Amino acid sequence: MSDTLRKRIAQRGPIKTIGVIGMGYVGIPSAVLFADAPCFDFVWGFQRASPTSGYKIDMLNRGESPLKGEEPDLEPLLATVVDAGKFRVTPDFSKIADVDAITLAIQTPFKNPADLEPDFTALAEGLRHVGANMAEGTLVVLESTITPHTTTGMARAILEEESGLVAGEDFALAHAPERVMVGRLLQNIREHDRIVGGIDEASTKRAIELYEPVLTKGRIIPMSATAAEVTKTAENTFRDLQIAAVNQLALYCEALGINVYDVRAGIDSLKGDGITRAILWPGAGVGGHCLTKDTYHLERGVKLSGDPLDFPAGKESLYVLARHVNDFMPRHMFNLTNAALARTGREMAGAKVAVLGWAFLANSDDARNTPSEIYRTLCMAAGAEVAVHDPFVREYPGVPIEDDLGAVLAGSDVIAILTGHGAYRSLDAAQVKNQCTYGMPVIVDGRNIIDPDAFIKDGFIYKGIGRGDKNSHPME
Ligand code: SAJ
Repeated sequence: MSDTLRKRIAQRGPIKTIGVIGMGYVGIPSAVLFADAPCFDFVWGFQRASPTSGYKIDMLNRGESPLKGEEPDLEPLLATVVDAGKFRVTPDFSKIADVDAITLAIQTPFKNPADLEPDFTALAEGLRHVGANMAEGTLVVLESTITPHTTTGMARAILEEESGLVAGEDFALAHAPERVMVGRLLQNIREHDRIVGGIDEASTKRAIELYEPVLTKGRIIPMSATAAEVTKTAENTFRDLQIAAVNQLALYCEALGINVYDVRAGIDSLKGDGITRAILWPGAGVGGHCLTKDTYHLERGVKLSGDPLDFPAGKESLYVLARHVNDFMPRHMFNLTNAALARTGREMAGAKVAVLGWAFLANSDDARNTPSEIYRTLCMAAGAEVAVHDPFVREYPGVPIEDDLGAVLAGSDVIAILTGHGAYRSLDAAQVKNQCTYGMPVIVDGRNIIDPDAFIKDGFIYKGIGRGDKNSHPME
């Protein structure tokens, strides 16, 4: 542990003033909870006065949250800390000179999934602001999801270059990845365990001092900065892998003519000390901005590490293969649709397809990287006319989305359930049949939402992911 850094931190004393860069769904709750902690005196929120996000500055300083959707307790707590003069948002990054600790909660999307290159532009800009303004003895923490070795690599280099200071000597540097879910932001920060990884022991210790006061049920899990980066990317990689495992099983069950949900229940029944299967749910695909990219952060980190990886030559990693399985599921929905139409000699060209569900997550309005988009594109490329319904998502670039289910179902040849919204559980087979065209409409269930027998009885051609027991049902 560096004596110099320890001395500089001792000279500075306990953390009292904090800065948070990035007033988004991670930065805002994080800043509000720091401001609410009695042991801290003041929090600066830093937000670029950009055309798209600059409006947040005045809004937050009025105690109003710019975040969409329900966030229990966030706005009242925001108003409290603003009224108490403990939190203020500014575009003036020179105020970083006044803080004891600065966190960066900045989005790290992929430029495009094809090249798996993350876009660190905004994060690098934030790091340059910190480097250019921070004083000796400051703690810098990256909260964004980043490729392993970013903290000790790119981030350290930019901070040292801009400040002329040395990480681990003149300032502390750590990674404390966010683990928040929209709708539960404050609760997640308070109650999830917090991974805290410094580039050295002194940095880890200083970062623990920053995060411990905001935890209620959660506890601190200290480790190195790189281990923290791998933990965050791997925890999502593992979830994606678990979903791929059950999606693969669903495809097998279809081929074997059995019901994957019977097999799932059977597997899940194996319990006992030290026994776990943690089997998840098959579905029409994996969307969102976590599981669709964090595997590639992990893979890139290993590739960039430079140390040789001992792995079967020429084989894709298990994790990337899992991504391919999950990304195949919307195409599998398309294949099931074609197979169903073919049972009555019809094809996709000229068919009217009703897509039920645009959000990537059931009962949410979040449509980032939605599998529904892949399915819609495949259907349209095959000549189908596609209408989209979603009870929560109101707009999406280039895609008209209806909230009137009857209007979307009217005249449909195909009904495809892509998202497991609760509203679809009450679909009445006879009522839906009346709204479709003549003959035998097709229904393809991507989320195990409807009862196959009810729809088959009412003259539908049914296909369901994992439903090998029903996918070749006799035609009524
Ligand atoms: N999905 C399945 N089958 C499942 C579970 C999910 O097909 O059994 C699909 C969903 O339909 C969705 C996608 O996977 O399209 C992702 O679903 P998700 O429940 O993983 O939701 P995310 O992407 O918002 O994941 C977040 C992550 N949280 C953070 O990164 C902080 C993840 O680590 C959490 O485990 C997850 O929320 C959660 O459990 O809520």
